[in-house]
Amino acid sequence: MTRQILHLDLDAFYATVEMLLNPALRGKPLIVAMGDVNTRGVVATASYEARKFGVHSAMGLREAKRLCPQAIIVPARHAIYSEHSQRVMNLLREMTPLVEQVSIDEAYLEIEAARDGVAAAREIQHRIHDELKLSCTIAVASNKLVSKIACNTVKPRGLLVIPHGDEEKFLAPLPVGKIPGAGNVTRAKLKAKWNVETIADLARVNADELRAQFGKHGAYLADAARGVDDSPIVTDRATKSISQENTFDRDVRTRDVLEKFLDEMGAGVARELANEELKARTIVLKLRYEDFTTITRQVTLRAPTADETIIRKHARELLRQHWDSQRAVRLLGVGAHNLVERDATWQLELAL
Ligand code: TTP
Ligand code: MG
Repeated sequence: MTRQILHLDLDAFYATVEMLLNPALRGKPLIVAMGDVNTRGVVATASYEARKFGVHSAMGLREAKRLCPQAIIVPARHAIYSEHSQRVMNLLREMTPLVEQVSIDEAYLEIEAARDGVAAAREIQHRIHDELKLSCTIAVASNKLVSKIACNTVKPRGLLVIPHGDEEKFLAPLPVGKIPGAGNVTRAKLKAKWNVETIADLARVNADELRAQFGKHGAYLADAARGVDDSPIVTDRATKSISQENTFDRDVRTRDVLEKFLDEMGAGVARELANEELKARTIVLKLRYEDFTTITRQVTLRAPTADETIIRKHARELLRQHWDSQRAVRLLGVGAHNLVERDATWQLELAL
């Protein structure tokens, strides 16, 4: 099954927000400075008007001013950018629950096979422009790696589609440094040993030799050179968890009492999962003994669940296996981790 992965990156993000808040800055060379607006600071980002002069992120302000003396310099206001970032991410989550935010202005989305991924990308660009007054670049491809690399080649306000089957052809002429993770050291070795400059050059190197030279990273590079990547979208929900716990008024030594509480908390966790339309792959038991030592033990299920009976059963089983019944319990908890969307069966197939 071909996936539709979108990589979205906002254009000149901090600078665009500053222009949004102060329209007099629009169309001007603008530098958002970090640390200090005087010479000791660095460029957080620059508007595209300032980039024409060679100004770029992480450059010292002294040099930036030399390159573009007419640039307007404003100090970075992080709280404001993160508010705007959140609005963007919320808009994206209205399009699909499968959103992976990777930085303040960057996210991957997966559009399910039944929908048109390119139309979704267009709609997102329009909405971000009309509703949030920001601009972004989006690439659509069959995997995260290719969509990320593609996005960077069409900034700003770009939309690029790499059809499935064209991945390797698209990557071939690009410098090998465009592959995320192909940093200076890797590139220097690739150049010295195999005279690699472009991604096509890398694709010509034997995959076993790459593995011998770089280990796991070599295997990644061999795949990347061919545009192969099957890493899943990792949503915030996947890292989130739902749990309930209870500290007892008096430490508990009786299994019956512990089981009764477990059942109740298990039901509560099941209810919360249902409310949020989630299922859990992992059930966690938390135990704190009277001396405050705490253990967590977990079981991973073959199929994700939100079923109260199943959650209780596993919680009881964990208690049976791991509770040292010689010791009184001060706190007991049940958690649901490794959460997935209840209805996203197509996502489960990918992750398995
Ligand atoms: P980027 O997406 O790398 O840059 P950008 O959005 O300004 O420009 P574009 O994507 O169009 O090339 O980073 C997002 C924000 O993160 C950027 O606006 C400012 C901040 N940032 C820094 O503070 N320091 C840095 O070195 C970089 C690269 C970014
Ligand atoms: Mg950006």
